[in-house]
Amino acid sequence: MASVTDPAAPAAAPATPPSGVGQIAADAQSPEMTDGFHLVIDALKLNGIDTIFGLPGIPITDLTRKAQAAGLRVISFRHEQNAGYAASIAGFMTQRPGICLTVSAPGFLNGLTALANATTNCFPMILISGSSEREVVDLQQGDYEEMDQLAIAKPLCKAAFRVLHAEDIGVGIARAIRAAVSGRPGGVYLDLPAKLFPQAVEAEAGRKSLIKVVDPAPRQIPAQDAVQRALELLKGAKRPLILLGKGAAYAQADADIRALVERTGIPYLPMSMAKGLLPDTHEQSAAAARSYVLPAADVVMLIGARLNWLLSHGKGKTWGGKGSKDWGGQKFIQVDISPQEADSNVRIDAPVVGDIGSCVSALLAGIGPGWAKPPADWLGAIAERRNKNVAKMAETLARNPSPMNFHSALNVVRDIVKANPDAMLVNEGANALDFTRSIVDMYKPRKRLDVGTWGVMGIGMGFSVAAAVMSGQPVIAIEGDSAFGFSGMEVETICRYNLPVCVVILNNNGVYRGDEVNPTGGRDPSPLVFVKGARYEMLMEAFGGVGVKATTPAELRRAMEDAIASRRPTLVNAVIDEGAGTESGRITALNPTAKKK
Ligand code: FYN
Ligand code: ADP
Repeated sequence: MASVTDPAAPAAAPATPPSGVGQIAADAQSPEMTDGFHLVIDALKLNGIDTIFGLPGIPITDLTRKAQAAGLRVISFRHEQNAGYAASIAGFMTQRPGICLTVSAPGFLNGLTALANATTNCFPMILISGSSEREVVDLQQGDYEEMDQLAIAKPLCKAAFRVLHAEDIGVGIARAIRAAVSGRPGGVYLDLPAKLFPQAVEAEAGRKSLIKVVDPAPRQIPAQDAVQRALELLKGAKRPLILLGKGAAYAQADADIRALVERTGIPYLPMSMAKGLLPDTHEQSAAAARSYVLPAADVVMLIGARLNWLLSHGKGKTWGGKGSKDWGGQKFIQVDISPQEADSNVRIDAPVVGDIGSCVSALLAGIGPGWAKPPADWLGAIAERRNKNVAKMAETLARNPSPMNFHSALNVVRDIVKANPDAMLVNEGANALDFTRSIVDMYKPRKRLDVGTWGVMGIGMGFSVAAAVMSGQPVIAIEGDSAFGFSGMEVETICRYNLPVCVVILNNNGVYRGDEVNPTGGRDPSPLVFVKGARYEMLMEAFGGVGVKATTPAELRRAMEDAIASRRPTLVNAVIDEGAGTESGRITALNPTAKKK
């Protein structure tokens, strides 16, 4: 590595400070010194960051070592993408930027997917990556892991910064924190070239250069006239609906959001990661009548949810429009921190711009005590659909087919989550995702972590590690067998840190399902299937965890109960019917298929 032998880099600094924390001790003659390594660590600590997710290597190996010595929790992964996902979801859970630390070029690129995903999902995260020598990189002279990382990161995140001098580390980290958590949260890239770390600075000057960020995510109070406009619209509604998105979950304004829903009496629909903001069993939940309420509602208040593909862009048949792009006639109120979000897809009649906590409390204040509940015929019609759907679902869940299917397996998961409402639920897959979302009720906010805005596969084990580390609660990861494959090696990480994670693989031998065949009759399997009868549970056993193969709901229940009680890393290979599942789950329409047979 060029920078280690760089004559410009001060060589005097001892590798480890005597205390293991902060500055490098002075001898009798010279002043107390510090260096780039310690300033990065001190700046993070000063700002309340206590955990780093990453993967050591050139040039950040010693940073991970020193961070641990300084009392930070350093969770080391097997692949940077998983560390990145972990950091991003830690940001969602805590409102503090999750930190992911990677090595240069390839490590950086591995982490970049997670950074882009964080930005897309509005999760605050900082990807800190080591990088190679600027002079060599910029002249494209073929440095070790040469790459202009800053330029590559820029379009994929909210902000990107590079620090060249140790005395600027405090500013760099302060700017990264502010950019990640203020306004609409998102991903931030911080480029730290190898040369920066050993740069020596007088300790006193170093201390003074650090910034403790004051009020990193300032409240943004909505304009009173915007609040009034929204309330007027809501007041005149005959069939109002509230849509809660993961922004509402992120905001940690749980009590006020619940009060708003309950005091207005308006039915609400939670987006996937907003499930549990109010318990899914709440009588005002319209989740089980989704396809009825979206087209039938006349005024819809979005709170921390975007009218993107997950909501069919606010138009088309889902919303009662005649054609696939026609407006359904709804009026929209949108509560969001981003002033640019309104009108992104359809007209927003009443944008309320501000942080959700402030907006919801302003709406509550405007509602006052005499607010009339929505018309009884609207509530009655929703209740009728909901009860019908819930009864139908109960019937399906009560069946006990052999082999198991998604429903009979998830019926068990539903009970386990009900009995352990504080447990974190991680969920990915296609059918494994869709069925879990509608079958497994959530009871508390920010407990359900899933594939989010991109429908990304691979978040499973990274999210599980972070969920366990940040919450201390047991984690249940419901994984499609295909989805699990993207991050499966992290079961070693789960075992290494002895995390209370119970992974349940709904194993139907393939992508979507496992019964496809090669139409040519050739030797290769279909691109959509995996090894039949794979023993995923042995992966967990390989690293000292508990592996269980479950072929019946009773076996699955026992394994999950044991895992929760023991808090031991557990992987349950829940073998289900290989014919169970549909292509792309509930989003089949997005998957073009060739017309010609
Ligand atoms: C929901 N439903 C229920 C319940 N909850 N029935 C009974 N009981 C309960 N508790 C009903 C609900 O009314 C719907 O039926 C149906 O179950 C599905 O509800 P869901 O999941 O809320 O709605 P839907 O239509 O699937 O939502 C659309 C979506 C969602 C796009 C928001 O599919 C989604 O979040 N998808 C993410 C997909 C993804 O990212 N996949 C990863 C890539 S997979 P009806 O009302 O009868 O419609 C790569 O291939
Ligand atoms: P979902 O996928 O659940 O519908 P989205 O990710 O589409 O949710 O939307 C989240 C929205 O919440 C984004 O538009 C974002 O700007 C907004 N948001 C995030 N945090 C806050 C906050 N603290 N206050 C207000 N809006 C927020």
